Amino acid sequence: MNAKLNALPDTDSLWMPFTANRQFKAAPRLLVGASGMYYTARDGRRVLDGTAGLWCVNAGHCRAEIAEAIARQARELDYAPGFQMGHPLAFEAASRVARIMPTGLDRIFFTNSGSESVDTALKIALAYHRARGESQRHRFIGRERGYHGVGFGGISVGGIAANRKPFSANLMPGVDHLPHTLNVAEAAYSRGQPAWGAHLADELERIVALHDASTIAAVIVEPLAGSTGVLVPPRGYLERLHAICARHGLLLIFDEVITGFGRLGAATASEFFGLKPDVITLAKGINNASVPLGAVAVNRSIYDTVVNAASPDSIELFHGYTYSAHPVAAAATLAALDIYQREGLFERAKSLSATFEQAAHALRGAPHVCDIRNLGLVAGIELEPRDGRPGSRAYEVFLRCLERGVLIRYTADTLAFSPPLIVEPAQIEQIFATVGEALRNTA
Ligand code: PXG
Repeated sequence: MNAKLNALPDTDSLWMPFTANRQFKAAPRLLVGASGMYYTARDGRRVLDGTAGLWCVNAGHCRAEIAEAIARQARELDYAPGFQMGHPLAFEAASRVARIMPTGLDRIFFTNSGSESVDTALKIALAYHRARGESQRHRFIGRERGYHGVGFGGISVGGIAANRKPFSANLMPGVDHLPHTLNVAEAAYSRGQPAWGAHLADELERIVALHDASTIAAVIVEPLAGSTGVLVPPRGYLERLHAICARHGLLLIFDEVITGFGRLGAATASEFFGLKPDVITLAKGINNASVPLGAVAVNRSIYDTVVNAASPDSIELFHGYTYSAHPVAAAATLAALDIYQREGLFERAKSLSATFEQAAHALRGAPHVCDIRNLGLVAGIELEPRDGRPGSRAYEVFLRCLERGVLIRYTADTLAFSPPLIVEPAQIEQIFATVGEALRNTA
């Protein structure tokens, strides 16, 4: 191993994101390499990746074809302006992404992250209504426990109190929230979609009545909420939301930053649930997380409405990023989409989901476990919190799993699992067996 990587760097300067900086820097955990299903830790140990990085390395780590595409592109055309100029791969990447979106969502706006995709989607919704002469539609409806990244738009429609509190005076105005759908008393240990909870979508009717539909631009939800502890939509819930949005002319935005690119066993959760939202936000798995990239897939009629409302030689949407469709990110996207297709990884996720469900639910009855939830290649195991110290038990389980060579995620007291779609059944067993052992060793 590279001796330089093996040395502990000075950790002072880096302000780490979403991290307890002092706790981390007192005992840093560094990853220095990766291949396929495994990370290599600084001490040389292999760590099985139970989380696909942060829900993003869907084809497994350091895929040669992606690395080569990145290197080739960096040598050939490192950067091209995306405003009033273009390069071929930007268009090709958009076409390829469009091809696996639900029919009609074939206009693609590139961003650099999920957060930017969300803020872009919200702006497109406003631009669309304005183009139709309904600029009074300015409100957005999000959902409690929703995570839509960290932009001001995203935290405003998001429903995670800690992410909002310090910024509460400056959130976007005109946002309301649906109730979240998690109810452990009613739906604990559901396998796949819970039978209870479709009626929670009717809350949207109440919110629409309160504000009047004519003031609401869009509803944004994660079809399956990952970050706040794996919230699987109740059966029929998303269908009802979809119907209510359609009835009142509200755009429905599915935030598929986690669910896009195979996580549930289809290209999108929209496809998995057989639903067509108006807008889909994407990032992460779009290029196997090899280069930062996000995207917004938009129904063609929305694009046409916005574009045709402007005079032919004027900019239609005053929005974009220096790195929108960066050539290297676009090259990586084409290579990643090739792998997904060639290896049938979305179908693979689908065919492994029963094994995954079985392995996760085998932990029912293990110490501290109070609920297990799953869909596709996602699972959440909720633990009873310790009195007065929420999250501390899950953190210890996370550390114990890491010591035993398995990387998992935790949020509050929920453990989350989302391995790369190349995971083998034996590795699925290893992940949950390791968690079981960690739970038995945790007070
Ligand atoms: N929307 C959703 C649904 C997400 O899950 C974002 C937007 C923001 O994406 P960016 O690329 O701006 O981070 C996300 C990100 C976790 C975890 O462990 C989840 C995310 C990011 C980091 C950690 O649950 N999701």
